[in-house]
Amino acid sequence: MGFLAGKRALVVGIASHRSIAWGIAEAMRREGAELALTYQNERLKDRVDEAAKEFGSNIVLPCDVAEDSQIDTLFTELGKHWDGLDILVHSVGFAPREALQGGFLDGLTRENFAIAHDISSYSLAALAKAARPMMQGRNGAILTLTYLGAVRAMASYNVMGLAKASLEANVRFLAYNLGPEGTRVNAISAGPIRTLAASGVGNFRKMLDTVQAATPLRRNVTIEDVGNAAAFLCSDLAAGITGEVTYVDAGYSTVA
Ligand code: 0WD
Repeated sequence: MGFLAGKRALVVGIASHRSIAWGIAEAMRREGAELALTYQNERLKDRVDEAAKEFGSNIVLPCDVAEDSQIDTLFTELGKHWDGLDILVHSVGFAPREALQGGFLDGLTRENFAIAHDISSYSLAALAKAARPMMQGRNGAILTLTYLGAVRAMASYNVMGLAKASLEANVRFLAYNLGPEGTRVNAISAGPIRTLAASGVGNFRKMLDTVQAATPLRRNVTIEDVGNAAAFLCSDLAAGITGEVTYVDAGYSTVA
């Protein structure tokens, strides 16, 4: 029996079979969790349906996290299938492409800043708030995905770095708020992985090569690496861990 047997997990953020959320869903399923999946829009629905088939899930619901009404509807609909929720995975991030090219100030506008923070950070708290009634008192876990650009300045990541810094603070405040009712909140800071979202970051190929050459493990991480760590962090094996950012980056952040 897997270490997530009996757990019900909602995974938000599958956009393709390359998505980090795909790797997370796969690992959670393998460890015995029952899954519900969401898709951002009709364009992505087929791919999420494919994921649902692969992971034996019959709950596939729409949710664009930019829309309050869609977040509310998501949990109303989920409540028709499940009477409680143990795991919430938030694997969503976005900034307008022009903000991720060139220097930090080149693509910076008030609007790009607001969008990056809204989709990449606010949405975690919004989903946590909406999920709260279903998660209370179940020793549940919430997990999000962050990146090293939250704590280090670097080329191209630009306003996403600020949004990820906000996201990491969000994890600590949520953990503090929800801890008394038994819900843990953590983040995984993943090394670079080629996904749809990553294709928007300028010079991504160079980033992968630089990381591979410098990491202690001399390789980049995979969605399987991140998925396995995510399954652990959302399981009762990690019952003493909350408010943390765990690096799954082949050790890159530990070397100069
Ligand atoms: O190197 C990487 N790929 C890393 C990604 C390193 C470290 C962290 N991350 C983070 C990302 O910032 C993000 O928070 O991991 C998370 C997942 O990203 P991913 O797996 O790299 O990217 P992808 O497969 O594209 O999934 C992100 C998805 C979106 O895909 P697109 O390509 O359409 O932007 O986030 C979803 C969407 O499916 N998404 C939304 N979902 C609901 N509502 C929204 C939205 N408004 N916007 C984006």
